[in-house]
Amino acid sequence: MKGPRPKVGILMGSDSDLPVMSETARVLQEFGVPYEITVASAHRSPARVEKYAAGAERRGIQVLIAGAGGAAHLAGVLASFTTLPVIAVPLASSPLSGLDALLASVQMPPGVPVAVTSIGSWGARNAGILAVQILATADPSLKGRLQDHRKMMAADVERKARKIESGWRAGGRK
Ligand code: RP5
Repeated sequence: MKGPRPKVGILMGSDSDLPVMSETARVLQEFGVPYEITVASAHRSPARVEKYAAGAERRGIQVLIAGAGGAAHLAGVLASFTTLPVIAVPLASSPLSGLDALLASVQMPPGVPVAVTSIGSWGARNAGILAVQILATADPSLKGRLQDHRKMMAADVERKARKIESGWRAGGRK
């Protein structure tokens, strides 16, 4: 059975990136955003990256997310083949713990931008949320879900604050 057309494309440099990039997929699922996920490497399979990027818009994809480690160039190469917005997630798969991927992704020269998140699973989650925010500019119901998500986070902080404050008082600390 065919599901709804994916609106977000998640690309990873390797299947070894899946444990982290599945965090992006989880966020999109939570917001009810249809997505697709696959592997394409800018250096091991550049032709596959080009083919994927060239066909993405035609398939209804509106935002691309690229997770890669090492001297990561997946997001930049992807962005060179499309005018869709591209979000890079630098992954900590190299001995440099993702700093190399962060710098490679973030220092795009003018003309072909990519948005870059924090390294690793925080970034993978934020890439999903940022993609939802981009889609929500033209989707009021998605915007509502984002507002609910913000309210939930604020309520969670309130709950934690009350718990810490009451424990502090009970312990007799000033
Ligand atoms: C990058 O090299 C991938 O994105 C991955 O993070 C890293 C290692 O890939 P594998 O050697 O595990 O396939 O291209």
